[in-house]
Amino acid sequence: MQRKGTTPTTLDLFADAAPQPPTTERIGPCSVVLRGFALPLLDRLLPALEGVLVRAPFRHMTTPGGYTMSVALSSCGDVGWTTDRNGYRYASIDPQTGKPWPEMPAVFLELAQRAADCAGFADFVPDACLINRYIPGAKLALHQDKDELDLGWPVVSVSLGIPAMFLFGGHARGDATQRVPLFHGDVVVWGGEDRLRYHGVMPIKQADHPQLGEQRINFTFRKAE
Ligand code: MD6
Ligand code: FE
Repeated sequence: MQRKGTTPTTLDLFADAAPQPPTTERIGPCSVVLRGFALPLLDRLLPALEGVLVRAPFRHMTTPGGYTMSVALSSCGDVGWTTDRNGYRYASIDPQTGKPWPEMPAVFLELAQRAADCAGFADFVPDACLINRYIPGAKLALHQDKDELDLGWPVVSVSLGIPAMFLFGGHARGDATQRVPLFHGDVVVWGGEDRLRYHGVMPIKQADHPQLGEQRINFTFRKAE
């Protein structure tokens, strides 16, 4: 409550806000942002990520339309997501190294399962983790994630490093989009009726993260096969 004749304090301004668990934001009927959810696992996540990247370095892939993606990609798990002039697909062999993709580190799996659980998707066992690296200026055009066999499973998306403005649209490419800022440690889980919604990432703004420098790393976990 604001006292008469006084300037409202921060406490006053938030006093009437609807009670909400402070770290969960709903962005769709079956989609949530879990703020800071990955932070407690960071000490294990970052070394595990480095281990994966030694064996499957980031690379810029070509889209079926012939464009080189501004986002650099890698993968780990039973299958990795790739794109080239022949189309998008999941494959068990990394086309760049000719070897299987690195195994999914236990801490990755743990994070994905815990986040999915929190969002109401029990027993999620992802077999693919796509790793995206954005440097300032990189962006991801609106798209649907639909290369997975069973769309009943959600996608779990982890953001690390500098912030991004995530665009969350509807079921048609031209539908209005909501803008969702994503920060270091945030995890987005979406599935159910939201699973095929269009989404993308706006061009990343110049920034520097104390641990990761001038980049944003995103993991997306899926059950592809
Ligand atoms: C990104 N993410 O945040 C790109 N897809 O860098 C995605 O394309 C995405 O975050 C499906 C579900 C969640 C996502
Ligand atoms: Fe996506």
